[in-house]
Amino acid sequence: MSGIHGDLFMKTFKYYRARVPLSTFSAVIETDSSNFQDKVTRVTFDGKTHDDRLEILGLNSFDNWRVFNIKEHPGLILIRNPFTALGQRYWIRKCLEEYPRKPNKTNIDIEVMLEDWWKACFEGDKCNKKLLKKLRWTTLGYHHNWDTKEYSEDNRGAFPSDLAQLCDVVATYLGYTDFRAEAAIVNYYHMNSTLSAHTDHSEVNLDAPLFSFSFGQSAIFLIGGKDKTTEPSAVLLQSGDILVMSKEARLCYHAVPKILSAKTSTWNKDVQKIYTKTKPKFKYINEIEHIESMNRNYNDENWFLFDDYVQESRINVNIRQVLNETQSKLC
Ligand SMILES: O=C(O)CCC(=O)C(=O)O
Repeated sequence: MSGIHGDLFMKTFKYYRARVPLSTFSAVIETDSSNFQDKVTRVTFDGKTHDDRLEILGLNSFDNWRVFNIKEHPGLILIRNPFTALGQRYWIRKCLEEYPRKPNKTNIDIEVMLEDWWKACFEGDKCNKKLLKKLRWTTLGYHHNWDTKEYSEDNRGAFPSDLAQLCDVVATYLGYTDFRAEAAIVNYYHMNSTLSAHTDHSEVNLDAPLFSFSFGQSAIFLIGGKDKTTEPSAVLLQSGDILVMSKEARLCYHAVPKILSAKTSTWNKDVQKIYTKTKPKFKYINEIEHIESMNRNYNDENWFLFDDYVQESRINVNIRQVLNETQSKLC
């Protein structure tokens, strides 16, 4: 890094990563707080008022969503309160119990090929805490190759249909009617984890937005400019938030320097079952099975295992479209 501004991104990253008292986080944008009215704009979308899939995907009705633009970062959108408590539980459980299963890839594969990481953690009399903490990422759909930073056809798995539908609801609401969820990285953070500054540019399609879902503990998210000389803004991400990186923000440097304890466990607050009538409406989801698996998280005796995990960790699901609209595969 050269020039008079140097690596301002790194400087800010180090500031937040250091174990400084919480009072020094006063610049972290909390979109709901009146202290940040000069930094954020609350926006409403007039287009779509309802989507039949909301309830079964664990989402609140659109009029309960609070949508904000971060003024200094055009294209960066934060949606607060899109998920019901049961919905948060459903997606937390998917990220732990299902997504790390084979044939999906995880960071643990280089050490040992585990068919089912979650099950392996609970084999025997007590939980294997070391193994539980070892999972840092899992990839779905087109698997991101961390060395080459490229996607390829022979490194592609099925993309979970309910997760694709979840993205479609959010994308359509924001006016992106052609978005296709094709690759996901699920990140697992513990209280001392960080994610260093990077841009996401491996996708062929860099115009499609990137959708990022946060669950469990909170995080300070930094977003800067197209290089690291721009001083980044710090935004608080909390459980259930959806961050959308679109337009200019899509290719900006970003990072997670700090995980913070959540003020409340919103996934445990006012949890209610869903009772949607099972009139088949969706091509890709078996609704009866889906509703059962959603409601399992209401009072299932094993739910506490997932709760214990997110009481000490944060999960982030990051979803991208890889191909251009006219492509059905990579050339
Ligand atoms: O955890 C987050 O909020 C960001 C994750 C991220 O930037 C990534 O996976 O590329």
